[in-house]
Amino acid sequence: AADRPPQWIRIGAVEDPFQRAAELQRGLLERPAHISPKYFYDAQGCALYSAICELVEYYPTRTETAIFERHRDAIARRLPREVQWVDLGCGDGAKSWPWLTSVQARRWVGVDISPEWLSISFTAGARRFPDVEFTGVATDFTRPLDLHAVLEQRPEWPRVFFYPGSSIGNFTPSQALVLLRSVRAHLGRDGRLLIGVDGVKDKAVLEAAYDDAIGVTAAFNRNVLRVVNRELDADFDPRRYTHRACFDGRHSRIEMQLVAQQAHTVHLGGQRRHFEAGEAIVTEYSYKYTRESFSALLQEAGYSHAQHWSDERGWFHVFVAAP
Ligand code: AVI
Repeated sequence: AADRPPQWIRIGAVEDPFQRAAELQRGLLERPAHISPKYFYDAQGCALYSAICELVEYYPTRTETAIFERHRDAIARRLPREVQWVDLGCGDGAKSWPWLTSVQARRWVGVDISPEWLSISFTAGARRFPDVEFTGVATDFTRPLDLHAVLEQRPEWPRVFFYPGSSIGNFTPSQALVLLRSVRAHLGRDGRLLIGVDGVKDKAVLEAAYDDAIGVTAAFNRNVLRVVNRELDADFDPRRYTHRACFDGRHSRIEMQLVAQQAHTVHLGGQRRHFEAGEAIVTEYSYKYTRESFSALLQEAGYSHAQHWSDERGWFHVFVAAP
């Protein structure tokens, strides 16, 4: 790869501030008010999310890592070799690195909404794997995913899409279906999807994971109001909001909210919005799946078959799905 310098590609209006501001404003003026979880991840939000992943209560990261470590060879046997490894929402990229060796990756394609994360992962990866070609794609994949042109630059290498961390859970099942279908359309005949999905479990365990004792998740949640203030020229006071995380068994999801402690009015990019005491802003859903419910979703998205791995408690699921 030494003769091919790392490339940067931007697809779509990743950073169109007007579009972002309009979307934020619309959500906050609706009833109930809502903010898309993608706004969590400014520099501060990314740092808080990294801290969440280390929390005693937040089991998903370490459970998934343990599954990967324990079953890496078996999982890798289900994947093609000499691949283009497409890391969706790559963050710092660290979860990818052991796999690049396992599948003799020829190319790493990191996809993330955050150019800051891309630059971190990209630099770290290119230093560590001098023989692998590195491509960073800045795009918002809550919008339709189109990586065809990027991947067709290397038609000889099969594709593995890697989507760990149960990030799929932050989409509603119907949005998840759209993304899974679109990934499938990128796989060609020999490609595979390697995905991590958080499982349904005891309500108390789930709620503790999203409302930890030292308040890191609460800080992560409240930080989104600072993002809104910056992007929308708004005047939320995060101290006026309480963090709430409840498991809704009917929808099989954690719902995170910010609850106004007193009635007050907020200025939102030229508009005013009154919040009653106790009124909630929905900031995130985190859907939880059983082995069966996620297998059914994969099937509905058109995947022909999938292998499954889990931990002893069955808390977290890893799938390799074939188109
Ligand atoms: C990124 N995502 C998978 C996390 C989750 O568990 O839904 C985000 C998160 N929200 C609160 N804690 C972690």
